[in-house]
Amino acid sequence: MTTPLDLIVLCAGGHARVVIDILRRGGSAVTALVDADTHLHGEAVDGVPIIGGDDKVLARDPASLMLINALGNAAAQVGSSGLARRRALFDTFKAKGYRFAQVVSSDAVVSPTAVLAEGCQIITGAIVHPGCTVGANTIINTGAQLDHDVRVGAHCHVAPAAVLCGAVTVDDECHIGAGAVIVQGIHIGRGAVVGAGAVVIQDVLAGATVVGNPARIRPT
Ligand code: JB2
Repeated sequence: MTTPLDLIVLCAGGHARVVIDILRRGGSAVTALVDADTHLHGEAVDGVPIIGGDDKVLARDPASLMLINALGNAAAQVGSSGLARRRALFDTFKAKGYRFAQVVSSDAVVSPTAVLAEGCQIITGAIVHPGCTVGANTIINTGAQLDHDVRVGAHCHVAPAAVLCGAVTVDDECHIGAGAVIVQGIHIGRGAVVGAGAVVIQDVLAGATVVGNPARIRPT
């Protein structure tokens, strides 16, 4: 008989509530949360206990559990993505041999030909069409749409209701804001930020921030 692995969520904020809910609806129970804020220790999120900080995980054998990265994009605002921190959390635990579970909502639509990497999260109502790839530790958030052959790299956040038309490519660590539209075939360079509601009709260079309709580079 095999013992079921514990499922531990890193971070106990708003995004944690979302992933706990999705997992419950899919029949999986989260064992515990850990959070950097000591004031939260001993509290609970929707009935799941916050057992301490990251040291509680590091004291455990990596083979005994699966992690979920629930650090969303707390610092996200136009021109400043919080994704580097999300990436650092993932990389730190990976380097120590821990593994991250995927979170795929039962009401997301994911093509069987889509390829999903470790720890990616496909949130409620999202659509991932044929030929898409979603990189490690990336969030495709509520109701976001990836049309055919879209490639989203690692450590990205595609925020709620963003629409990525066919064959769009998004490199690692990009933030695509809520309700943004990216038309067919566009390339979004590494670390770029697309503001909420932007309509992107031209390629976006690595590290750039674009806003508006049509989307233009936001002066610093
Ligand atoms: O290194 C860490 C760490 N850094 C921050 N380790 C652990 N275990 N926890 C950490 N935290 C904790 O993440 C903070 O103490 C805080 O409790 C939590 C972040 O919660 P917050 O509600 O501020 O943000 P979020 O990341 O859950 O959600 C953001 O991103 C989502 C995608 C918000 O912007 C949401 O509105 C958004 N939907």
